[in-house]
Amino acid sequence: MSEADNDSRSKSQGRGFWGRLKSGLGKTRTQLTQGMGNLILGEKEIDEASLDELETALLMADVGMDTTREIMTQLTARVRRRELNDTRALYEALATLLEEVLIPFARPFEIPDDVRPFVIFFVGVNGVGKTTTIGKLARQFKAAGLSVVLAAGDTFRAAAVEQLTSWGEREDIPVIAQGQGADSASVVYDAVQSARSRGIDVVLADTAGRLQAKTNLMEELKKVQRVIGRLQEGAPHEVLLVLDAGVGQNALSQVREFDAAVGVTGLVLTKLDGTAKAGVIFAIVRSLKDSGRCIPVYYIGVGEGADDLRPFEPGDFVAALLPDTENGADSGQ
Ligand SMILES: Nc1nc2c(ncn2[C@@H]2O[C@H](COP(=O)(O)OP(=O)(O)OP(=O)(O)O)[C@@H](O)[C@H]2O)c(=O)[nH]1
Ligand SMILES: [Mg+2]
Repeated sequence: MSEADNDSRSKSQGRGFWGRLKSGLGKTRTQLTQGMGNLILGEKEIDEASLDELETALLMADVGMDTTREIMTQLTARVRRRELNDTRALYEALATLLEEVLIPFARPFEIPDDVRPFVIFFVGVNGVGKTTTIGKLARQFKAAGLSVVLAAGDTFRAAAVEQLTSWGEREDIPVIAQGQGADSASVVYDAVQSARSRGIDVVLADTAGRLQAKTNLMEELKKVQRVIGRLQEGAPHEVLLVLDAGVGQNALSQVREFDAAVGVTGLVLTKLDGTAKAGVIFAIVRSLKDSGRCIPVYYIGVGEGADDLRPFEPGDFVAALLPDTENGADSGQ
Protein backbone atom coordinates (compact mmCIF):
# COMPACT_ATOMS: atom_id res chain seq x y z
CA MET A 1 0.00 0.00 0.00
CA SER A 2 1.37 3.37 -0.86
CA GLU A 3 -1.40 5.83 -0.27
CA ALA A 4 1.05 7.99 1.59
CA ASP A 5 2.73 10.57 -0.48
CA ASN A 6 0.01 12.63 -2.08
CA ASP A 7 0.00 15.59 0.21
CA SER A 8 2.24 14.74 3.11
CA ARG A 9 5.39 16.19 1.60
CA SER A 10 3.83 19.27 0.15
CA LYS A 11 4.65 22.05 2.54
CA SER A 12 2.98 24.59 0.31
CA GLN A 13 -0.46 23.24 1.22
CA GLY A 14 -1.13 25.41 4.24
CA ARG A 15 -4.11 23.44 5.50
CA GLY A 16 -2.80 20.14 4.19
CA PHE A 17 -0.97 17.67 6.35
CA TRP A 18 2.04 19.93 6.64
CA GLY A 19 -0.14 22.62 8.20
CA ARG A 20 -1.72 20.15 10.60
CA LEU A 21 1.65 18.62 11.47
CA LYS A 22 3.08 22.03 12.14
CA SER A 23 0.20 23.21 14.26
CA GLY A 24 0.03 19.79 15.96
CA LEU A 25 3.65 20.06 17.06
CA GLY A 26 3.10 23.68 18.09
CA LYS A 27 3.35 23.13 21.83
CA THR A 28 6.75 21.50 21.60
CA ARG A 29 7.93 24.02 19.04
CA THR A 30 6.89 26.93 21.20
CA GLN A 31 8.87 25.50 24.07
CA LEU A 32 11.90 24.88 21.89
CA THR A 33 11.58 28.40 20.54
CA GLN A 34 11.74 29.82 24.04
CA GLY A 35 14.64 27.59 24.97
CA MET A 36 16.66 28.21 21.83
CA GLY A 37 16.33 31.98 21.64
CA ASN A 38 19.99 32.71 21.03
CA LEU A 39 20.30 30.05 18.42
CA ILE A 40 17.54 31.14 16.14
CA LEU A 41 17.88 34.88 16.24
CA GLY A 42 19.83 35.18 13.02
CA GLU A 43 23.51 34.51 12.39
CA LYS A 44 25.51 34.98 15.55
CA GLU A 45 28.73 33.63 16.81
CA ILE A 46 28.39 30.37 18.70
CA ASP A 47 29.37 30.67 22.33
CA GLU A 48 29.25 28.34 25.29
CA ALA A 49 25.92 29.82 26.36
CA SER A 50 24.16 28.98 23.10
CA LEU A 51 25.39 25.40 23.31
CA ASP A 52 24.17 25.08 26.91
CA GLU A 53 20.87 26.59 25.95
CA LEU A 54 20.44 24.12 23.13
CA GLU A 55 21.22 21.18 25.39
CA THR A 56 18.65 22.30 27.95
CA ALA A 57 16.01 22.85 25.27
CA LEU A 58 16.46 19.32 23.91
CA LEU A 59 16.22 17.81 27.39
CA MET A 60 13.09 19.84 28.14
CA ALA A 61 11.44 18.47 25.02
CA ASP A 62 12.08 14.94 26.34
CA VAL A 63 14.62 14.05 23.67
CA GLY A 64 16.39 12.08 26.40
CA MET A 65 19.82 12.17 27.98
CA ASP A 66 21.66 9.81 25.65
CA THR A 67 20.52 11.28 22.36
CA THR A 68 20.95 14.83 23.64
CA ARG A 69 24.45 14.09 24.84
CA GLU A 70 25.41 12.44 21.57
CA ILE A 71 24.06 15.30 19.50
CA MET A 72 25.78 17.87 21.69
CA THR A 73 29.08 16.00 21.49
CA GLN A 74 28.94 15.97 17.72
CA LEU A 75 27.90 19.60 17.43
CA THR A 76 30.53 20.77 19.90
CA ALA A 77 33.26 18.88 18.06
CA ARG A 78 32.23 20.47 14.80
CA VAL A 79 32.18 23.92 16.37
CA ARG A 80 35.71 23.33 17.71
CA ARG A 81 36.88 22.23 14.29
CA ARG A 82 35.40 25.44 12.90
CA GLU A 83 33.06 23.51 10.65
CA LEU A 84 30.14 25.37 12.16
CA ASN A 85 30.83 29.05 12.32
CA ASP A 86 27.57 30.68 13.29
CA THR A 87 24.31 29.87 15.00
CA ARG A 88 22.54 29.42 11.67
CA ALA A 89 24.96 26.67 10.66
CA LEU A 90 24.61 25.11 14.12
CA TYR A 91 20.85 25.07 13.80
CA GLU A 92 21.01 23.41 10.41
CA ALA A 93 23.45 20.79 11.65
CA LEU A 94 21.11 20.09 14.55
CA ALA A 95 18.18 19.52 12.19
CA THR A 96 20.24 17.08 10.13
CA LEU A 97 21.41 15.14 13.18
CA LEU A 98 17.88 14.88 14.57
CA GLU A 99 16.58 13.62 11.26
CA GLU A 100 19.38 11.05 11.04
CA VAL A 101 18.38 9.63 14.42
CA LEU A 102 14.86 9.03 13.16
CA ILE A 103 15.46 7.80 9.62
CA PRO A 104 16.25 4.15 10.52
CA PHE A 105 12.91 3.98 12.34
CA ALA A 106 10.69 5.35 9.59
CA ARG A 107 9.17 2.91 7.16
CA PRO A 108 5.99 3.17 5.12
CA PHE A 109 3.28 0.84 6.35
CA GLU A 110 2.62 -1.75 3.67
CA ILE A 111 -0.11 -4.26 3.13
CA PRO A 112 1.26 -6.85 0.70
CA ASP A 113 -1.10 -7.87 -2.11
CA ASP A 114 -0.62 -11.58 -1.56
CA VAL A 115 -1.69 -11.85 2.08
CA ARG A 116 -5.44 -11.95 2.56
CA PRO A 117 -6.92 -11.17 4.91
CA PHE A 118 -4.10 -9.06 6.32
CA VAL A 119 -4.61 -9.04 10.08
CA ILE A 120 -3.48 -6.09 12.20
CA PHE A 121 -3.63 -6.06 16.00
CA PHE A 122 -3.67 -2.81 17.91
CA VAL A 123 -2.32 -3.02 21.42
CA GLY A 124 -1.51 -0.48 24.10
CA VAL A 125 -2.52 0.68 27.56
CA ASN A 126 -5.89 2.30 28.03
CA GLY A 127 -6.61 5.72 26.63
CA VAL A 128 -3.65 5.92 24.27
CA GLY A 129 -5.80 6.10 21.14
CA LYS A 130 -6.12 2.52 19.88
CA THR A 131 -9.77 2.66 18.92
CA THR A 132 -9.47 6.12 17.39
CA THR A 133 -6.41 5.04 15.42
CA ILE A 134 -8.30 2.02 14.10
CA GLY A 135 -11.15 4.30 12.98
CA LYS A 136 -8.80 6.70 11.25
CA LEU A 137 -6.83 3.96 9.53
CA ALA A 138 -9.95 2.06 8.50
CA ARG A 139 -11.11 5.16 6.73
CA GLN A 140 -7.74 5.70 5.04
CA PHE A 141 -7.46 2.07 3.95
CA LYS A 142 -10.98 2.15 2.56
CA ALA A 143 -10.22 5.34 0.68
CA ALA A 144 -7.18 3.55 -0.77
CA GLY A 145 -9.48 0.87 -2.19
CA LEU A 146 -9.11 -1.87 0.43
CA SER A 147 -12.03 -3.66 2.02
CA VAL A 148 -11.88 -3.61 5.80
CA VAL A 149 -13.51 -5.31 8.77
CA LEU A 150 -13.12 -4.18 12.37
CA ALA A 151 -12.93 -6.59 15.32
CA ALA A 152 -14.20 -5.27 18.65
CA GLY A 153 -11.66 -7.26 20.62
CA ASP A 154 -11.79 -4.88 23.59
CA THR A 155 -14.60 -6.63 25.40
CA PHE A 156 -13.86 -5.33 28.88
CA ARG A 157 -15.98 -2.20 28.53
CA ALA A 158 -19.32 -1.89 26.79
CA ALA A 159 -18.36 1.61 25.71
CA ALA A 160 -15.37 0.24 23.82
CA VAL A 161 -17.57 -1.90 21.61
CA GLU A 162 -19.95 1.01 21.03
CA GLN A 163 -17.11 3.34 20.17
CA LEU A 164 -15.79 0.98 17.50
CA THR A 165 -19.27 0.25 16.20
CA SER A 166 -19.97 3.93 15.73
CA TRP A 167 -16.72 4.37 13.77
CA GLY A 168 -17.81 1.45 11.59
CA GLU A 169 -21.25 2.94 11.00
CA ARG A 170 -19.81 6.33 10.16
CA GLU A 171 -17.41 4.87 7.62
CA ASP A 172 -19.75 2.12 6.43
CA ILE A 173 -17.31 -0.58 7.49
CA PRO A 174 -18.50 -3.86 9.07
CA VAL A 175 -17.71 -4.40 12.75
CA ILE A 176 -17.62 -7.84 14.35
CA ALA A 177 -18.60 -7.59 18.02
CA GLN A 178 -20.03 -9.79 20.73
CA GLY A 179 -20.64 -7.33 23.50
CA GLN A 180 -19.12 -6.75 26.87
CA GLY A 181 -17.48 -9.64 28.66
CA ALA A 182 -17.20 -11.82 25.57
CA ASP A 183 -14.01 -13.74 24.91
CA SER A 184 -11.71 -11.40 23.05
CA ALA A 185 -10.05 -14.23 21.11
CA SER A 186 -13.43 -15.45 19.96
CA VAL A 187 -14.41 -12.01 18.64
CA VAL A 188 -11.19 -11.60 16.69
CA TYR A 189 -11.48 -15.20 15.45
CA ASP A 190 -14.96 -14.45 14.13
CA ALA A 191 -13.70 -11.33 12.40
CA VAL A 192 -10.85 -13.15 10.66
CA GLN A 193 -13.17 -16.01 9.73
CA SER A 194 -15.68 -13.56 8.34
CA ALA A 195 -12.96 -11.73 6.38
CA ARG A 196 -11.80 -15.03 4.91
CA SER A 197 -15.24 -16.08 3.77
CA ARG A 198 -16.13 -12.66 2.38
CA GLY A 199 -12.79 -12.01 0.71
CA ILE A 200 -12.07 -8.92 2.81
CA ASP A 201 -8.59 -7.46 2.54
CA VAL A 202 -7.79 -6.17 6.02
CA VAL A 203 -8.85 -6.99 9.59
CA LEU A 204 -8.20 -4.29 12.18
CA ALA A 205 -8.48 -5.79 15.65
CA ASP A 206 -9.01 -3.63 18.71
CA THR A 207 -7.82 -4.99 22.04
CA ALA A 208 -8.28 -4.06 25.67
CA GLY A 209 -5.94 -1.53 27.19
CA ARG A 210 -5.64 -2.31 30.82
CA LEU A 211 -2.39 -1.39 32.46
CA GLN A 212 0.54 -3.36 31.17
CA ALA A 213 1.56 -4.07 34.76
CA LYS A 214 -1.38 -6.44 35.00
CA THR A 215 -0.04 -9.63 33.62
CA ASN A 216 -3.47 -10.98 32.77
CA LEU A 217 -3.74 -8.42 29.98
CA MET A 218 -0.56 -9.72 28.42
CA GLU A 219 -1.76 -13.30 28.81
CA GLU A 220 -5.03 -12.35 27.18
CA LEU A 221 -3.24 -10.71 24.25
CA LYS A 222 -0.99 -13.73 23.82
CA LYS A 223 -4.01 -15.98 23.76
CA VAL A 224 -5.75 -13.91 21.07
CA GLN A 225 -2.53 -14.02 19.08
CA ARG A 226 -2.24 -17.82 19.40
CA VAL A 227 -5.83 -18.43 18.42
CA ILE A 228 -5.55 -16.24 15.31
CA GLY A 229 -2.22 -17.80 14.39
CA ARG A 230 -3.86 -21.22 14.35
CA LEU A 231 -6.70 -19.98 12.14
CA GLN A 232 -4.42 -18.29 9.66
CA GLU A 233 -0.71 -18.85 9.25
CA GLY A 234 1.38 -15.74 9.86
CA ALA A 235 -1.47 -13.85 11.52
CA PRO A 236 -1.47 -11.35 13.08
CA HIS A 237 0.71 -9.92 10.35
CA GLU A 238 1.30 -6.70 12.23
CA VAL A 239 1.09 -5.94 15.94
CA LEU A 240 0.95 -2.18 16.27
CA LEU A 241 1.64 -0.69 19.67
CA VAL A 242 -0.15 2.61 20.14
CA LEU A 243 1.66 5.07 22.43
CA ASP A 244 0.45 8.37 23.84
CA ALA A 245 3.32 10.84 23.35
CA GLY A 246 2.10 12.74 26.41
CA VAL A 247 3.19 10.03 28.84
CA GLY A 248 6.82 10.90 28.24
CA GLN A 249 9.45 8.38 29.26
CA ASN A 250 6.77 5.90 30.43
CA ALA A 251 6.34 5.09 26.76
CA LEU A 252 9.71 3.34 26.91
CA SER A 253 8.54 0.78 29.45
CA GLN A 254 5.32 0.24 27.52
CA VAL A 255 7.35 -0.63 24.43
CA ARG A 256 9.47 -3.08 26.41
CA GLU A 257 6.57 -4.84 28.10
CA PHE A 258 4.31 -5.18 25.09
CA ASP A 259 7.18 -6.20 22.87
CA ALA A 260 8.25 -8.91 25.32
CA ALA A 261 4.70 -10.26 25.46
CA VAL A 262 3.41 -10.05 21.93
CA GLY A 263 6.29 -9.02 19.67
CA VAL A 264 5.48 -5.50 18.54
CA THR A 265 6.05 -4.97 14.79
CA GLY A 266 5.35 -1.26 14.59
CA LEU A 267 4.52 1.85 16.58
CA VAL A 268 1.87 4.52 16.34
CA LEU A 269 2.62 7.64 18.35
CA THR A 270 -0.52 9.62 19.11
CA LYS A 271 -1.38 12.94 20.76
CA LEU A 272 1.81 14.68 19.72
CA ASP A 273 -0.39 17.78 19.60
CA GLY A 274 -1.23 17.55 23.28
CA THR A 275 2.30 17.75 24.63
CA ALA A 276 5.29 20.08 24.74
CA LYS A 277 7.47 16.98 24.92
CA ALA A 278 7.08 15.53 21.44
CA GLY A 279 10.84 14.97 21.53
CA VAL A 280 10.03 11.71 23.31
CA ILE A 281 10.06 10.06 19.89
CA PHE A 282 13.86 10.42 19.94
CA ALA A 283 14.04 8.74 23.33
CA ILE A 284 11.83 5.92 22.08
CA VAL A 285 13.90 5.17 19.00
CA ARG A 286 17.06 5.50 21.06
CA SER A 287 15.86 2.92 23.52
CA LEU A 288 14.91 0.60 20.64
CA LYS A 289 18.33 1.04 19.11
CA ASP A 290 20.04 0.27 22.42
CA SER A 291 18.05 -2.93 22.79
CA GLY A 292 18.77 -3.97 19.21
CA ARG A 293 15.11 -3.80 18.16
CA CYS A 294 14.38 -1.83 15.02
CA ILE A 295 10.64 -1.41 15.38
CA PRO A 296 9.46 1.24 12.91
CA VAL A 297 7.23 4.17 13.77
CA TYR A 298 4.58 3.83 11.07
CA TYR A 299 2.14 6.56 11.98
CA ILE A 300 1.92 9.67 14.08
CA GLY A 301 -1.22 11.35 15.41
CA VAL A 302 -1.30 15.11 15.70
CA GLY A 303 -4.98 15.67 16.41
CA GLU A 304 -8.38 14.04 16.73
CA GLY A 305 -9.49 14.32 13.10
CA ALA A 306 -9.27 11.37 10.71
CA ASP A 307 -6.63 13.21 8.67
CA ASP A 308 -4.49 13.93 11.70
CA LEU A 309 -3.07 10.42 11.59
CA ARG A 310 -0.37 10.23 8.94
CA PRO A 311 2.67 8.23 7.91
CA PHE A 312 5.77 9.19 9.84
CA GLU A 313 8.26 11.22 7.79
CA PRO A 314 11.43 12.21 9.70
CA GLY A 315 12.28 15.21 7.50
CA ASP A 316 8.83 16.77 7.80
CA PHE A 317 8.67 15.87 11.48
CA VAL A 318 11.93 17.62 12.36
CA ALA A 319 11.11 20.62 10.18
CA ALA A 320 7.75 20.99 11.92
CA LEU A 321 9.24 20.46 15.36
CA LEU A 322 12.06 22.98 15.22
CA PRO A 323 11.45 26.71 15.58
CA ASP A 324 11.24 28.86 12.49
CA THR A 325 14.46 30.75 12.00
CA GLU A 326 13.25 33.36 9.53
CA ASN A 327 11.25 35.41 12.04
CA GLY A 328 13.39 34.52 14.98
CA ALA A 329 10.37 33.49 16.99
CA ASP A 330 7.43 31.31 16.23
CA SER A 331 3.95 31.68 17.58
CA GLY A 332 3.55 27.94 17.76
CA GLN A 333 0.51 27.89 15.51
N1 LIG B 1 -5.43 15.39 20.57
C1 LIG B 1 -5.40 14.12 20.17
N2 LIG B 1 -6.28 13.25 20.70
C2 LIG B 1 -6.23 11.98 20.29
C3 LIG B 1 -5.29 11.51 19.35
N3 LIG B 1 -5.49 10.17 19.17
C4 LIG B 1 -6.52 9.84 19.99
N4 LIG B 1 -6.97 10.90 20.67
C5 LIG B 1 -8.04 10.97 21.69
O1 LIG B 1 -7.69 10.19 22.83
C6 LIG B 1 -8.84 9.69 23.47
C7 LIG B 1 -8.69 8.20 23.74
O2 LIG B 1 -8.67 7.52 22.50
P1 LIG B 1 -9.19 6.03 22.33
O3 LIG B 1 -9.05 5.71 20.90
O4 LIG B 1 -10.51 5.84 22.94
O5 LIG B 1 -8.09 5.26 23.18
P2 LIG B 1 -7.99 3.69 23.46
O6 LIG B 1 -6.56 3.34 23.45
O7 LIG B 1 -8.87 2.94 22.55
O8 LIG B 1 -8.52 3.62 24.95
P3 LIG B 1 -9.17 2.34 25.73
O9 LIG B 1 -10.23 1.77 24.87
O10 LIG B 1 -9.69 2.95 27.00
O11 LIG B 1 -8.08 1.39 26.00
C8 LIG B 1 -10.00 10.03 22.55
O12 LIG B 1 -10.66 11.16 23.07
C9 LIG B 1 -9.33 10.37 21.22
O13 LIG B 1 -10.08 11.29 20.46
C10 LIG B 1 -4.35 12.46 18.80
O14 LIG B 1 -3.46 12.17 17.98
N5 LIG B 1 -4.46 13.75 19.26
MG1 LIG C 1 -10.40 1.66 22.89
